[in-house]
Amino acid sequence: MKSRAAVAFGPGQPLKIVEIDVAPPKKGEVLVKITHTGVCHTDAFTLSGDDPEGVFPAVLGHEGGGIVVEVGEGVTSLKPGDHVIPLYTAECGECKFCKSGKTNLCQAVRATQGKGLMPDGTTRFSYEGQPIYHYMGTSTFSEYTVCAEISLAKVNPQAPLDKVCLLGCGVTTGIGAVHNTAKVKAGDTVAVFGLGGIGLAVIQGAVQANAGRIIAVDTNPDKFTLAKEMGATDFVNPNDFDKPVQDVIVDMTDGGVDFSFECIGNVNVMRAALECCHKGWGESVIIGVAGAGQEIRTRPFQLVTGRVWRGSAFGGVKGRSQLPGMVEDAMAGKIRLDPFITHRLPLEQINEAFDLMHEGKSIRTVIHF
Ligand code: NAD
Ligand code: AHE
Ligand code: ZN
Ligand code: ZN
Repeated sequence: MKSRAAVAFGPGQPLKIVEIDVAPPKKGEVLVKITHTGVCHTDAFTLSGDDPEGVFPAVLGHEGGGIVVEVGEGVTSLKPGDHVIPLYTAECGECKFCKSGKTNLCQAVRATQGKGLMPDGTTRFSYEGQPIYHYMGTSTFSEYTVCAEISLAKVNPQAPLDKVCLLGCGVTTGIGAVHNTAKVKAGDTVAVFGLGGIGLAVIQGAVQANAGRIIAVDTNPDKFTLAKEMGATDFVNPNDFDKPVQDVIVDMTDGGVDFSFECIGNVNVMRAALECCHKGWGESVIIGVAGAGQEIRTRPFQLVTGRVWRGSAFGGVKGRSQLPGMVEDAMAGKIRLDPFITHRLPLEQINEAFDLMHEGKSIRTVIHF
């Protein structure tokens, strides 16, 4: 079938809106009509060419919501008409990772997903007879996409897809990192580096956890308004000080924070986020994604003296079993989505969503088809 899609033909190039061909879903696959998708910084990261897994041409996008159109052979858990959120972290329930009870990082389709292919090693997308790659198992920048059954969370059909699509990445990642990865408790002091969609979701999670102080850090002071509205209590612009930001935070907090979160993808900030943690117990969670060749560094003494470095993908959330509940929480007002949606644009203007993000003017732009 034909589908309007924003195709990334090469690194650093604007997306091109074209009509691509989408082949029917094969065994274990599902054809989904995407109604809405957010634009996450990770899409911009891959488009930039910095992603070691980035392949072109590809249909990017991984923060969507849609409706099942057709299911392939053997698909039993979904049927046409079901409302779904595509998952870049699948949940098969059967692999070593799923069964471990220790991680959300299902590996059932991860290898082919990282190559821009469906689990059978081929692609369902093409343009003018040439193959187009998938992205993160989701490719939500296409009106119609094909996902593995295990890469789709079935959600309440009453849920507004133009909002809950943000649970496909940003909001779930931030909130989940607080509860599942860090396990923030009442009264804990938290520092959040980077106040985009991910950082604001971390703030929301910290508020849910009844954290004490929530220190919001960004080099763009325009981001403090929304951070305050979400519940941050302290605001730090590193550019306002002539000493490292970790020293500023250690001084503010009588020795450091209980938890910090890096929500930027900057390896220097990752170091600062670790080093602003309290000696003996402070834990830092890396959420930001850094480009090929980038490495983190600190003095080992930082870890010897009790600070802990962790990482979090999709907030540690198991998509098929836990995301439907988070959608219910959003419908019940326990998770706020509206503050994240600063812009709405049609697919044809998706490049403006990237511009707004790079200019620091948006939190999330929701694209409609
Ligand atoms: P964003 O661009 O909306 O927000 C980033 C924020 O960081 C901006 O407000 C920017 O002003 C701020 N910033 C930039 N440099 C800074 C610095 N040196 N010091 C302080 N603040 C600085 O991005 P986003 O969509 O919120 O994504 C944030 C990061 O999280 C990206 O790297 C993205 O790839 C990653 N991410 C990871 C996961 C995961 O599962 N681990 C999920 C989603 C996004
Ligand atoms: N492809 C990159 C890594 C990108 C990455 O870390 N992705 C995050 C999700 S970002 C969503 O906005 C993630 O879930 N990682 C775990 C995984 O299995 O990809 C690279 O460096 O190769
Ligand atoms: Zn994302
Ligand atoms: Zn699995």
